[in-house]
Amino acid sequence: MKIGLGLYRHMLTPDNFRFAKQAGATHIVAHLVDYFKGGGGHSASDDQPMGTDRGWGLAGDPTALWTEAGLVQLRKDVEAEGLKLEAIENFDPAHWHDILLDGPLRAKHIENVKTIIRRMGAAGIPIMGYNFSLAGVAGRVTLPGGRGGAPMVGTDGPYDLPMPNGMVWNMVYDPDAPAGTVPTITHEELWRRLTRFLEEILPVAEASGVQMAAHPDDPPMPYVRGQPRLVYQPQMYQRLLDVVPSPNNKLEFCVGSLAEMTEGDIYETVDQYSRQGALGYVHLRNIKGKAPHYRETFIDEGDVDVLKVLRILKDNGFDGVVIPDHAPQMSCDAPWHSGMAYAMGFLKAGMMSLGIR
Ligand SMILES: [Mn+2]
Repeated sequence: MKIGLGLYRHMLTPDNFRFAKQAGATHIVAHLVDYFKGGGGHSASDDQPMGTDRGWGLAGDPTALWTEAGLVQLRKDVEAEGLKLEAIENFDPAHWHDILLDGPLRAKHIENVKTIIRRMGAAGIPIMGYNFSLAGVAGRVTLPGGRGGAPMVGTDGPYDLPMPNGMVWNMVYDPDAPAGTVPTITHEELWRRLTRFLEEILPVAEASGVQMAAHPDDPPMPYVRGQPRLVYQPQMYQRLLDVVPSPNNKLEFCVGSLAEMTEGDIYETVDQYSRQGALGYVHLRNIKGKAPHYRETFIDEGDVDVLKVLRILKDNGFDGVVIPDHAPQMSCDAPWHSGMAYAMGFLKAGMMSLGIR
């Protein structure tokens, strides 16, 4: 098992690669989507995007797919600091919105995703993390009351404001879309869209040597913004694996989101999926409470015994990368970095105590 660090697009710099290495990481997970474009996602901070009713910000350029040369350069930049590039996390809504929405550009967007997967394979990047969701990571708020006064991300009840046209995955892909809202679909229709997507993409992923790793819903509620969610209870992950069986159909296994779910036992869930070898990589963070009322906490507090999770992963032979995912910001001049360094130090000590080097 290895420690990694996830970095947002604007943070993919040699300094941050060195920071990761200094904090015990051997791997990087890179976000290439600029969640902060147009100012919707956040201000100057490095913290996870939060957004407004208009989402995080503007999606990217629909005509500019990530190039093979760009992906190779990123891998080389990471390797130049003695690390490995394990995964890219999240597609740009500009490149695949009509797969999620089953819109008129769907066929083109399937080709986009196939092209991206082929280029990742050619560039030597083993995992593509994705989140098959219409509303995306929406409805979270920042709440007071964290340890030492740290602000905490969480949810404070359901978030059902309908999603405006031109928006999907909590980003705006068409600022000029006509007024109105995206029609609600059923859970079964969402599963139909996912199944079609996997049937078309997984053969390309297999041929390219790239694992497709699915994140569960964050926040895990049956509906967000009036749109159904795919994996908002632990057992729904099994359906995702079984609906299109493939050695490249994997999970971006988010222990925090899974522990926020109202059903299941987090340790049984970790055991069930790691035992199958279904984990692409792991988001390991702690939380307090259950959806729709939970908080993201520091890694050593909260409801999850993170050391127990590490032990189950080890016992089941998981040899992939674990990243802290999110961490509360700490009161100093580098609030995001100190939060991450604290979490990585905890993970490192946990792994050492289990004899993992
Ligand atoms: Mn996560």
